[in-house]
Amino acid sequence: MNIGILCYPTYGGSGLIATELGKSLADIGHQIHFISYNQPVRLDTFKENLFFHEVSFNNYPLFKYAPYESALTSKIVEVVKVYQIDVLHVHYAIPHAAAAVMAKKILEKKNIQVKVVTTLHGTDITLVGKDKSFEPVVSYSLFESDVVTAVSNSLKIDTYKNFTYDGDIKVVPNFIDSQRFNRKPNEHFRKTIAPNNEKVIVHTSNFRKVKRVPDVLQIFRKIAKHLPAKLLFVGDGPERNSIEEACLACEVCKDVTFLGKQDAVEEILSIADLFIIPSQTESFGLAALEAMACEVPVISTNSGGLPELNITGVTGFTSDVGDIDKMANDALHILQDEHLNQFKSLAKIQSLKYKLDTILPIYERLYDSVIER
Ligand code: GMT
Repeated sequence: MNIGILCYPTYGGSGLIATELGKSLADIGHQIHFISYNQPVRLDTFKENLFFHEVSFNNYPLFKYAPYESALTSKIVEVVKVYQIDVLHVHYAIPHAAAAVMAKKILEKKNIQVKVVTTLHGTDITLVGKDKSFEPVVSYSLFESDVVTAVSNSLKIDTYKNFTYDGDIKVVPNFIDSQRFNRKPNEHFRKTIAPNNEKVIVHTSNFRKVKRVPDVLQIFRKIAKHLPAKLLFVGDGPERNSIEEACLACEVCKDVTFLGKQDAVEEILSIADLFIIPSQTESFGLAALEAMACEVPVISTNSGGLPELNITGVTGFTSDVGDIDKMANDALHILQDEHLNQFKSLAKIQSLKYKLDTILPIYERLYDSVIER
């Protein structure tokens, strides 16, 4: 099949999922065309059947807001025509779904058929998309898509709650490359971070408000009162500076390290004993899945799709948003030597449900089914 993939090119989970999916589809022989405003960060290999088309346009002084959606639509029309794209797989509804639907309508006028598969990822539904400045456009784009998927059951329910769309939504969860996300012991690295065999706790995110990163620091302070531990923050984003400042002002400062954006997250997760993800809302929690695949138990909230992934009492624990006392107590329970290994191995087992080899054929069958219609 000739497949167009629309996504954000950044470190966010939707862009990573879209890129890994496209690369894997190319590996099994499909022709893949990424369309975005930059080359996606994980699109780092050359393959003769893997293409990237950059959306760019000349700005004009009249425009207070650059009309990206129009430029994106025109680029989609061009790529579909030139490369005979069968299906467009759109990741994150805003503005990708509307642009794909508009391109489909333009192409219909030229007797060119292209199908649209829209995958909802999270804040396109739970935060940004439901705002009245976007809701009618998102609802219409869902109606006009040939297939709509969501990354968790919770996101599917939120979509019906927040939008007028009442068509089918298929749940296709995030996935993991289990070759890459595997615990690879590195004693040298572990000793550098935790020279006295302290427990290693990790948080990775894009440091947006929705991630509630200050809660991670508060939970860690409570844990550190009871056992020697180190905290690694991985990633970057708008909240990072204020958390670094808060950290400087507290007693655990010497035990906390900010590593910034990292490509080889699996190496950091491989020395971790616990992962904390205290998000306000999280449709799936790809970062938690990556941790579990590296045998790291998870302390998370029970919001969104997190309880579908993190089974409380088994792979970690879930708590109400903001309940940092419970999260710290649960963390201390997991970190007891007599419990830790069992949580680690059950986290790994749970992660195996989300292997790329399982999810890839589901998407392939979806594309097949829309093309045949
Ligand atoms: O919604 C976001 O904050 C961004 C989005 C992204 O582009 O990274 O993340 C969402 O999609 C991921 C991949 O499907 C999910 O694993 C994340 O849970 C989800 N984030 C939220 O719901 C906050």
